[in-house]
Amino acid sequence: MDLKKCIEGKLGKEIRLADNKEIYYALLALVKEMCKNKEANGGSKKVYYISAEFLIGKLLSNNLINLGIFDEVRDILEENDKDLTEIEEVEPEPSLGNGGLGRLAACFMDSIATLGMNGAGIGLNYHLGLFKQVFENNKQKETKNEWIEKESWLVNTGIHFPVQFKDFTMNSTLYDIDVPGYDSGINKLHLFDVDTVDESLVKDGISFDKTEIEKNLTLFLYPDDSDKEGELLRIYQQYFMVSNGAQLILKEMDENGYDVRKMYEHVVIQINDTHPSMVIPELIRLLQERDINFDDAADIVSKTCAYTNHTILAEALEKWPIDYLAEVVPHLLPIIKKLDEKVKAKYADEAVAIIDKNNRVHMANMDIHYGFSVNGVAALHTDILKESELKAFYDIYPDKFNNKTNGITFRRWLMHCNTELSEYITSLIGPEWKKNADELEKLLEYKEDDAVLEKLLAIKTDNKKQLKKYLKETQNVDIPDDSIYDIQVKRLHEYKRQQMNALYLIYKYKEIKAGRLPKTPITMIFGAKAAPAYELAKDIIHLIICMQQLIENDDTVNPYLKVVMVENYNVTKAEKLIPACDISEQISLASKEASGTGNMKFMLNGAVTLGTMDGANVEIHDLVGKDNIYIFGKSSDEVIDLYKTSGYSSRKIYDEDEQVQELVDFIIDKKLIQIGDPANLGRLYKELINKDWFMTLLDIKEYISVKEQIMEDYEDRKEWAKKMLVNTAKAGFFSSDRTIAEYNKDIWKLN
Ligand code: 26Q
Repeated sequence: MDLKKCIEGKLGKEIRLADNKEIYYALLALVKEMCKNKEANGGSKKVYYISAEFLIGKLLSNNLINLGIFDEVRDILEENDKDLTEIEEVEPEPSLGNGGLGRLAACFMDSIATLGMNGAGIGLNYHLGLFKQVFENNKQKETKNEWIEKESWLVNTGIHFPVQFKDFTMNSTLYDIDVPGYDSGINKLHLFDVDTVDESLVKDGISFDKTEIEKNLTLFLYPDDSDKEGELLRIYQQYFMVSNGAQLILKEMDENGYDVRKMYEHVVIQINDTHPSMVIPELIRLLQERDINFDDAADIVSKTCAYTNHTILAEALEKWPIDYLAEVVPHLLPIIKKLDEKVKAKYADEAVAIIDKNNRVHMANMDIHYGFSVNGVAALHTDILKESELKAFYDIYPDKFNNKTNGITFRRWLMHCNTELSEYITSLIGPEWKKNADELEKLLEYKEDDAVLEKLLAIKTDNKKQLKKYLKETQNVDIPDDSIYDIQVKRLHEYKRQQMNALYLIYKYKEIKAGRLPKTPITMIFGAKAAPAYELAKDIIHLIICMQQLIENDDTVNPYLKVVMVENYNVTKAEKLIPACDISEQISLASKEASGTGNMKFMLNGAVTLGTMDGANVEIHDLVGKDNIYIFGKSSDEVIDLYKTSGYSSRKIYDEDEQVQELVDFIIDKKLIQIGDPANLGRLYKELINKDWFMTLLDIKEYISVKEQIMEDYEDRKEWAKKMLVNTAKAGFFSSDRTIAEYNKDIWKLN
């Protein structure tokens, strides 16, 4: 195929004469056409990964890589004075997810297709997705994020299903996005939508009338919300997703001539957290409509569905009041009640009931009883599920429980985002690592090779220069490329403890003020969206931006310390930040971060982790060894014990430790109050002293001392480069290809 001719054919003119926008749309059309002509992955059993979120990121470059034409396209464009990186800027980023769970689903789509598995994603096509974050008066403001253009990756399939709610029925329209595997066949991401969505419903910021279901059903990826209307909308969305998904699955079964009584021989449904859990009663309902009795239907569905748990935070475990379900999907209630009765007939323990004493439906409990597999997402997380959070279930169903440590796709998180490192690795060990990530271990042979170590440092510097340029262009901030890049990017949540990093910032600021200067300047980069209703998370963002300003305007400090709060952190920004990072901040309170996946992306790109023994950090530690990671903080056992015994008092630490007191007090120092909002800073200050539910003050001193050590160790460039090399070399385990192969071997059993 003559690619240049194809592109120019789509353009209707020479590449040289086209602008970046025109080239983007030509490439979009070309990729869609190539996907259409490629073979679909097949097989007699199919996995449906059903998820409320698919945080897929921009698709152009990734699809070019997976179709094997990235280099050629880049070269053709270059020969015609065009730059693919600039063309990428034209593409809007779909905002179909919040964070970790949604990004994981996207990595899994890539790996399922790459491994040639018969699989599809099922989700919703949110028109405005997750909000766009802008900073105004040093605070987060939410605005709408329009990402769907006339020409996009979405393909209208013309497939529709009716979905029945209490008082009305809504018709869906199915849009597909092609998922080409790397050097493999094509799968589909199925996104359901409604034609009646009305974007003009959105008023100021992201507020809209939550009761107009026909106009708002797929308008937003609904953020955590505590009001009743918001929760009802969430239930509408969830049921719409699962009912469509179930109807699609049955339609495909029929088309293949499969017997629905043997569904589990042809279908496995992976339920991504509890957001799609209603697929269980919905499928039972649809099987009953096909004259299968309740017990048989429940049995068939139980052999088909598998559940993944992504969190142990109590507030994230969905429990819907039964009255809410009655308002939206009354036809599921008799089924849910029968499922609950069967459970109650066998088990007296309240902890395992589906419907509790307060008439709330515990979605996870339904999944565990009526699914055949329950998995956590990192070794420690699964152990905590078995030993404490879901212990009552583990006692009943020990065989259902299994661990699947998360992974990331190396196509996006190395080959695409860090082409220089990727190409250098290939020049050292050959290209096999792209298909078999364990091959990266071959890099260890170069651990004592000075030329290799120097090259790794040089690539890191190049990436820092690129990030510096990007931040100058997008946010008009200047950061020195010869400083240490210390990065914490992830959703904002108290358990992730951005506030602890902010206290370090205060510590460093004070040190510099006192004349104790760092040997190498430090650039601290943050990126985080806070849920719109999460006040304290917003206060923490406010504190960080205020610190950024304070330092920026202080010429005695800013030559040594810079702070950047990156606006609207998303997949695209992650791809620019991660390759430039020296220190990867993974500092959650032990036991709270189920896995983390950013930690894996940073490691792969040669950053050194500064973290607690939490989530997948534990496995990173075990792989790289203690010399190549910096660990601090109380263990998960100690933390769990503190919760059990109510043994933690931040007030006590604050009162007894002068250094901690000084740091916390600075939050309401007049220097900061002058810049910021006393109400926000005051609330955060009080919270840290009086509650501090995620135990910031417990670990702060050890955090500071280990962070000082990591800065010190950075000075020995050669030893540091060895750590970088080991981190990349040992990252193979975290390829999502490995994760997906394990899902298949233990759970899906596709043939
Ligand atoms: C629930 C009810 C109502 C509204 C929203 C929600 C809701 C939405 C999103 C609850 C949870 C989420 C997202 C959870 C999540 O992203 N968990 C992360 O999953 C990653 C992939 O397994 C892990 O790496 C992270 O540790 C985990 O925090």
